[in-house]
Amino acid sequence: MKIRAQKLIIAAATLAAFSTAVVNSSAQETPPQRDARLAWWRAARFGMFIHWGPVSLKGTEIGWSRGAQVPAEEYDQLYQQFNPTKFNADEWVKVAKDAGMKYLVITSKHHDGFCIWDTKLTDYNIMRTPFGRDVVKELAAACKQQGIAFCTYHSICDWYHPDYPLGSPGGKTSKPNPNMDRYNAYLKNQLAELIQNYGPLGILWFDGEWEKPWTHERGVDLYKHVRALQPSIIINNRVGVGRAGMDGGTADGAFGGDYDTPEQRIGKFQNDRPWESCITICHQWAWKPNDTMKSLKECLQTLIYCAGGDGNLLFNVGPMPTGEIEPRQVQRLNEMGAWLKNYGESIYATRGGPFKPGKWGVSTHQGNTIYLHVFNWPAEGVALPVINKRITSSKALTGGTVEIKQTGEGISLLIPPADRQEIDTLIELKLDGPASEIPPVAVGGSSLAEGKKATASNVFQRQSGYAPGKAFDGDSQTRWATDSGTKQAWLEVDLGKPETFSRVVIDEWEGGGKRVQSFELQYQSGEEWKTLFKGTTLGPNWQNKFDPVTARQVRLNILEATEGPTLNEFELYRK
Ligand code: FHN
Repeated sequence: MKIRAQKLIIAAATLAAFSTAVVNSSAQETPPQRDARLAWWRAARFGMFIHWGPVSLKGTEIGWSRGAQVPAEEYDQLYQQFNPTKFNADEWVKVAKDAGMKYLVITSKHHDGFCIWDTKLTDYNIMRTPFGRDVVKELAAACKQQGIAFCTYHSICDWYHPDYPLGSPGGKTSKPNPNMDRYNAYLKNQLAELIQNYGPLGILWFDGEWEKPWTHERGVDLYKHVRALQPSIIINNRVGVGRAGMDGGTADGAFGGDYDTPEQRIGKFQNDRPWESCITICHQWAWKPNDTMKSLKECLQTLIYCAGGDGNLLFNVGPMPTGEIEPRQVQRLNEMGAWLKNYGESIYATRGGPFKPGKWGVSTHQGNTIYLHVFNWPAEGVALPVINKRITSSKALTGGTVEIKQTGEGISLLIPPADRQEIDTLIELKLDGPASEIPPVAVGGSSLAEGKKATASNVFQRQSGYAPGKAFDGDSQTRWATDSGTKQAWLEVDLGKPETFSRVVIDEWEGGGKRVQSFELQYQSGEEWKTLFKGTTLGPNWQNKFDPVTARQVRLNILEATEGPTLNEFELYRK
């Protein structure tokens, strides 16, 4: 496919001149100016991510299936058959809007190098398909018309482009005659096209920065280039090489653009640096027939957990090769929108906290109001820690009456079981002052085992990310996991001193289904392990009560499992 060179040299030259000027402008931005630039996006909290291209004809993963499930030669010819005649930008944007989303991010170019707009810099683009319409142009116009911020995802790595050093599958091969500097200019020129022809853009969502050819220097230069083209634009941390893996944070001291990007997980509570989790409504980013779709409960709680952690959710759909978003996905998004129509005040333009996310739920706040989003109700009600503001009134926005007591010990919260909601019991608290003046505080999981020393018979690929301690960190977003194929295992905790407990909660990772088939809970008495009780399956938030026991070492002995057992949390309670 012919890439046009001569224009590049001219453009590269002007850009170089242009970029020096830029150094100064972004450098001068003060933290308040930066906050003002990001304000609309932080208030928006919820956006639509769209992964789409000719690959949808195969139903395999965009970019990654090239040279893997789909031979590269075949993959690169798919655009010849790509004719999504049912594509209607107004309908897509309406789906986003009705879902309560405030911005939309479309893959202008993914790792496979295909460009979904009328670019003058390569013929490997949408105008050369039977479809022959500029998808970016139509989506940008529809977003403008419906008041949704239009944004583009753009891959830095390009396994198709001859000048980009690495190729498919997955960047694992090398190109014969690469020219990274020329590719870099191509990248910058295409971004100029997108911003100048379809801008202003809300966000430039970079990705594919993890491969060797990309450097810190190129990242800083690209950031300045894009901000020079459009000073108001927001750029994620995948512009540089500072991203710390799928957790999406930015390594200390590294250049991280404007915000962090946890992927396929909910970010941790973080209110000193913006973040946005990108998560799929199904499993795959691009369309896949009969892909597993998340329940409404999981979809909504994912959004609410993000807001409670002081972050955004960029929720992904993969449209079909016909040009339609799958009807069941449209319906699910609509259901999310219905909830936000009623309770959006507790999400939009709020900040996370002051009560940090946990199994109990999350909180958000705005002005003198705190919104409590209760997901799980301990028998005795929710116990919240002391805060430096007085609650002047409370109301159950999802219905029923809330009984609330605020003492020097903390706040207790109770609602009759009949008024508890499956997805989110939403309670509004009015305070005698700004909630932002309350230091964020963890809601004591008050598990006797939280943060205690843990060991296990097996750890998934000996990875610290799946260490036994992950089941005792009070964070249901992390988990202890074992090697695939593990049929028996044990997980042990040392409470540090003899503790008396009579209730256990074991939260098996939902994503893996009920793997544990038979287990026993044991405690050490002298030299021997005594079995407290035997059980069969677990699942999310399994719990059991028993006569009080006093012990220091406690373990879950898994006698039989269908696949490597993995637990989010293992908790022990006095009562
Ligand atoms: O490889 C991509 C993947 O296809 C998808 O685009 C996600 C979205 O954030 N990012 C990369 C994986 O980290």
